[in-house]
Amino acid sequence: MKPGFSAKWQSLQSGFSDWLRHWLFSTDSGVAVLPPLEEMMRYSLEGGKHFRPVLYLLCLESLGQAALHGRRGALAIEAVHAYSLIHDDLPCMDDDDLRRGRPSCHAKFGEAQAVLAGDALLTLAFELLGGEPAEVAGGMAQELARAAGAAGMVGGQLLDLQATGQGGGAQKLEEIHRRKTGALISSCFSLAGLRARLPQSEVEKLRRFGLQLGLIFQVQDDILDETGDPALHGKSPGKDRSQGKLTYPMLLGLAGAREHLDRLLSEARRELAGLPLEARELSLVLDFLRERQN
Ligand code: GRG
Repeated sequence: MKPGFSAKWQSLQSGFSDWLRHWLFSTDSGVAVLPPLEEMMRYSLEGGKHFRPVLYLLCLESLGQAALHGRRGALAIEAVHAYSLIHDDLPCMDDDDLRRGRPSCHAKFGEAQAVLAGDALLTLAFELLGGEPAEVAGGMAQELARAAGAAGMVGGQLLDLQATGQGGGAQKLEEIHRRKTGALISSCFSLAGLRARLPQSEVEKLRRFGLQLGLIFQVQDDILDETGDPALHGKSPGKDRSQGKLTYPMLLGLAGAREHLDRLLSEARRELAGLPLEARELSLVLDFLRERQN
């Protein structure tokens, strides 16, 4: 079963969409925004799977916290993700006019506007975390900043740019993926642990498991770039290969990349038992990651 079809996943997803639509820019949230930026920010926040915020909410519920308490953290994580996609699509980066099967942010609103929409989303994330209870806000902001910043996603993007056309081995590729995609997905777990006030040792276990899950997500993304149906994947197909990107199919071939994915999935299934989380829902998430087409 895919998480999209698990009743719990679906209800968290629809709760999240509701906060996004009605709460985020309301006076109740305290977030003020200029109308032209709001349109671009909404365009980029809506339309995705909302995989990361729902994962965060799932962990939080599993740790005995009401999903409503996760509203700020979930929106903060998705805001960072949305910013990263806007900047990733820019002409100076991946140069992609298509995202989620529709014009990417710069293709629709213009390049300078898209840079600013990305900046606004990144800063929004920390404004939201500033409204978390005082005893957890600082730790959560630090955790998200580390995942998104120079040692995490931005660092991974730079390594990826440097490796493009240069080749490299499995170790290099894993380092890129861990930082570029893994760190933010990992933060969905560690942020839930911090919000639930778990001890550091438990937060660390969650962080490690999240990193493994992030790696699995990206290996499947590499495979989908080669084999995915563009109508479902919503991105320009074969882009990574045409740009000379270092990917698992390039390194191991398609069959080898699928075997690697299955190995990572088996390891993750074994690790599930040692986590302070409900294993059944997470096991469905692993099924989804293997089968996803978008
Ligand atoms: C600071 C100039 C500047 C750029 C930053 C950090 C960065 C650019 C880009 C990172 C890009 C990135 C996160 C790439 C890989 C992530 C990935 C697999 C994205 C797709 O995620 P999904 O499938 O997307 O969850 P949806 O559409 O569902 O939200």
